Amino acid sequence: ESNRDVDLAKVKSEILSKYPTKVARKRAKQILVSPSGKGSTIPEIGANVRTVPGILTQRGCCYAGCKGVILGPTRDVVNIVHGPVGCSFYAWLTRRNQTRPASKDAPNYMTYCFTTDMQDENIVFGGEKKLKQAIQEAYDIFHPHTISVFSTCPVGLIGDDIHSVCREMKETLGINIFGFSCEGYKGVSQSAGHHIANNGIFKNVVGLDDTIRGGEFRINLLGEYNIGGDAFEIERILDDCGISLISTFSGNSTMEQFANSHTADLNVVMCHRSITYMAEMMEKKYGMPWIKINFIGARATAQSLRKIAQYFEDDSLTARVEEVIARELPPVTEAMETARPLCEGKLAMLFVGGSRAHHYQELFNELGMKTMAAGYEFGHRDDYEGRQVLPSIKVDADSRNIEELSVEQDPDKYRMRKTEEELSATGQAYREYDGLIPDMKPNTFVIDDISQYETEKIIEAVKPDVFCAGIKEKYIIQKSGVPMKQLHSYDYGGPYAGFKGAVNFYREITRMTNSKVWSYVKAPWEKDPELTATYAAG
Ligand code: CFN
Ligand code: HCA
Repeated sequence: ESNRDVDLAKVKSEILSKYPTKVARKRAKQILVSPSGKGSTIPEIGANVRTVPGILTQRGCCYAGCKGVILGPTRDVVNIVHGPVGCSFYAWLTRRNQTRPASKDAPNYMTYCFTTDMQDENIVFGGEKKLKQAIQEAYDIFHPHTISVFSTCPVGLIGDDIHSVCREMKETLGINIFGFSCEGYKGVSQSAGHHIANNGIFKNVVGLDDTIRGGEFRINLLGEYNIGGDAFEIERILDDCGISLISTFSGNSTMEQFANSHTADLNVVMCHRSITYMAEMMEKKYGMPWIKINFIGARATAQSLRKIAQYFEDDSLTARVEEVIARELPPVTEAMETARPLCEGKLAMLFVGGSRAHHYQELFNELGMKTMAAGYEFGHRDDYEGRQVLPSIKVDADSRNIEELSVEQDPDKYRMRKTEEELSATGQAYREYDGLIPDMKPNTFVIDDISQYETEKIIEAVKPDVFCAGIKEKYIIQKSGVPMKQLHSYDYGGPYAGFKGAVNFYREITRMTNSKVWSYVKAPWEKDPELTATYAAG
């Protein structure tokens, strides 16, 4: 009973008519109908703006973006949350990133929950002493080589100076200790936290070590967080291609890898929203070029591998990449062909953080399904409308002076991107232009920071065959009789990245969209009112 021909403009105006005028005006800018930008002007969207108080948003906070998202998947750092215990409990293993320590004895603190457990007394008289004590205690028990501290809302309000405490304890204990002022209320969403986290890791960790070697083609993978084991599949593929992964920010990662990341030849960026800051800073300071890739979807994975090989301009690498693609693709294509007749023509909706609502459309396209509505919780305008990035050109690693290199110093010698003229002269195939809106099909919705009310209304109007979002949305959606897939945690499934991940995803979506169980969501007496009378009589 899904309805792809529904009049979305009408649905939009019905939704807006229920809001107060000022709210309606604001939301109108964040809800676009048929925004397809292919070949036409890409419409502007309202994004990265404050949620109207009182509206039920999907969003999280700055602290979630910093501590949970960027630092969460790193196993050898003790992350102490300075604040009331609830904030720490909230971020305790709630994100489904996995890890594989190099050995049984290698440190893994990800399963722990460290907090200063602030009390009223600390709010009134200050919590710096307690923080110092917590750092000391963590050091005495675990002997980590790195400790980081995260401020939650009350810390910012009372003005504890976590950075001076960190500096002092770093001096006293002789290990790396640094803090993040990522109070939850900062900015309008998780996004501010990503930026704060990137700056902190860049300043305090990147460049500290150069002992990880690797082979001839050395990359960092940026914006991959090992949800449901995605990183393990990507690591497998890169390894088969002979590409060395120096670090991943931050799936299945260690501080040691971050410390070595400046020695790689190339940064490849997957989640553009959370981590492009890091790529840009490394390009400026270390002369390391970056390109965009995407390992969600079989076609996208193959394309991304080719793009990496193209960057290195090496025949043996190109041959090896082609070999891997030729070996990996047939079973994926076979699974796709089995799934397609069962999924073709069905409708999907995707509302996730900042890049998955776009990247996962690849997998739905491969199944022949149409994405009727999509949007980000906290994407910025460039994530929606696309940004132009000129291609990176190869830089001779030996000519890079890690200490002194700066783009501003000698732009000609250390230029990492082709200019517009060079690009048109070579007729080069790709100019990176990546955004959600240009990829949407006609008669679809793009909605930024969708609310609970809007979710219910568009489900009612379109009746999608599957809805992808997070844990807060899950049960309301299922109660409306629509299958729901969590794209943050994959529920209990995954991996979905790479080749094997694509196969997992096809199977899962086939199973979910073909299950009969959803037809039983309506109680028998709702469909057949005479039953009420029968039961009442009995
Ligand atoms: S793993 Fe990433 S892919 S990092 Fe980001 S924008 Fe979140 S935690 Mo949830 S699943 Fe989501 Fe993206 Fe990048 Fe994850 S779509 S909301 S902050 N996200
Ligand atoms: C976060 C993390 C989150 C939440 C997921 C959800 C994640 O933003 O705080 O709402 O289900 O992926 O774990 O995005």
